[in-house]
Amino acid sequence: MRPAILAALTILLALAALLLPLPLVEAAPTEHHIDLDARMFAFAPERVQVNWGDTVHITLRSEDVAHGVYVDGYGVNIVAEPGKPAEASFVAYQRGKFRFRCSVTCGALHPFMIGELVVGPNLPFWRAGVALLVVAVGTMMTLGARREGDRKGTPLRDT
Ligand SMILES: [Cu+2]
Repeated sequence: MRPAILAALTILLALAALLLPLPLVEAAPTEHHIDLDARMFAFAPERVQVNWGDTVHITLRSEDVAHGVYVDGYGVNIVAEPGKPAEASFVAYQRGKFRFRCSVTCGALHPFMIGELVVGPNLPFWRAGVALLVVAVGTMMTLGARREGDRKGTPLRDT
């Protein structure tokens, strides 16, 4: 294939990866019941993964002292004392990664008591990755085609 055609194909594919309206099929919203256990100084699970539009029900249980959970970007804040679970529900209406952190000063390492809420799919990230791959492969193929052209002694004409 001629280098110009390869280059044009590369650009087209990269643009497609960035701009095509995906996902063509989005998973139907579901409900998640998350049992979040808190103890000094960690949450279990540390990472909660849901999809955009899902309803999330969190039950926070503390195993030692009073802990809270505050979800960045969602404004959810609940506090659980040992033996007294707390609940909150919210709809994951924003995509991306959000920290959740303990909202009760519970000890020396309290500031490090954090977890992560992932509301996916994280399309911009995947799009950028695919576009990068397409550009990389396309560039290599284009350069390869050019070198082949050099070897044959043919002029480097684009049309
Ligand atoms: Cu805590």
